[in-house]
Amino acid sequence: MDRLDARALRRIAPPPRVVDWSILVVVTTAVGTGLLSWTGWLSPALLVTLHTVVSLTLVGLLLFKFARVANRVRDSRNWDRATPISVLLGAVVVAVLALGIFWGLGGNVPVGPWTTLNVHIGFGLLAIPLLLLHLRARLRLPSRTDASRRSALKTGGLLVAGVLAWRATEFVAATRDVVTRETGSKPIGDLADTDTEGGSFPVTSWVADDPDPVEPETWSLAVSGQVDEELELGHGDLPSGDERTVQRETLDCTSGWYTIQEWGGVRIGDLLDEAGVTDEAAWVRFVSVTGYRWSLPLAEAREALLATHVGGRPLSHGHGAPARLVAPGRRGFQWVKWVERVELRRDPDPAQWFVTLVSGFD
Ligand SMILES: Nc1nc2c(c(=O)[nH]1)N[C@H]1C(S)=C(S)[C@@H](COP(=O)(O)O)O[C@H]1N2
Ligand SMILES: [Mo]
Repeated sequence: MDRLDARALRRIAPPPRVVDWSILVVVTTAVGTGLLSWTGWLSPALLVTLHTVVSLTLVGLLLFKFARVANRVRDSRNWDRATPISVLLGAVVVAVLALGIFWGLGGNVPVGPWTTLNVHIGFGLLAIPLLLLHLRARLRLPSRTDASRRSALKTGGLLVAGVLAWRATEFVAATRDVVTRETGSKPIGDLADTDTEGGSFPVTSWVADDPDPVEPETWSLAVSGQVDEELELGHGDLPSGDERTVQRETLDCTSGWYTIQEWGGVRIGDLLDEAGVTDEAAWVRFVSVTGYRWSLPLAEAREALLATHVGGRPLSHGHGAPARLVAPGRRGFQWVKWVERVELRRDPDPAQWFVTLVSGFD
């Protein structure tokens, strides 16, 4: 940016502290909406839209900020102990924004097993501790002189620009035929590492879950907890051929891809009717041979499927053979693979969040 542009930017910029506090609000919102969009607690469409709008607003705010500090940073005599962190933070945030916009416009350059969305999220998480360090060194409380109608208008104008920029990216993405779901995921296309044996979609494990193949002959499925009668089913006890329930459901991974497949297996509702559930039962927990687990409210679990097949063929090991959970409407990480226990419980299981990160580490 040459000096003249920087001066023009400085002239239209809201006061420094208004810019800085707006950046903090916008970054917090971006991180919050980004993380929440995985959980399914709120409408993903709303969260992803909000995430995009505030992030594009951040682009404008950063231009003001960089124009203001550029001269100071250029002269090394102005540097103090906190400056390297601040410069690194600036670079990381620019990378996060660039990767996010690139993904939103339909780009994807996988790095090993990671999609561009994964890399965007990784840099985003890295920015959090850097931001905290930066704030510790530089935080200034807002003063009353910063609050004026003028600066409120300028800040509001930026938000409007963010909304317009979001509409523009939507338009560009549409002309490029990018089919994203409301979660921001794209259909599998040029993603590497596809397993065609059990349907052409990637085999994905969350962190370190990579068990040896589970032999159907020695595998068994336990239905236990708040049940009238515990069940222990072998592979041969699961429905075969026409007896299988087949549901067309969307597997949507937080790595940013989705696939629509026909899953065949046993309805959890049927399984529970066979065991009989007690009045105490409120949650159903699905546990993998690796310890990985997830729980669904009882009513929702009844509509889920314990799948043994996909696309009319037996699941491959990578996709969770002999049986994996298919949880309609839930994100992929909740679709537990290699299920060996179905537990009826009174309570939810908050520790499951943590377990998904560490299961598989010995
Ligand atoms: N036991 C277990 N189940 C798991 C995972 C895992 O790491 N361990 N990964 C989840 C994630 S993040 C996704 S997106 C889906 C991927 O299913 P796939 O490998 O059949 O594509 O499985 C889910 N089930
Ligand atoms: Mo995933």
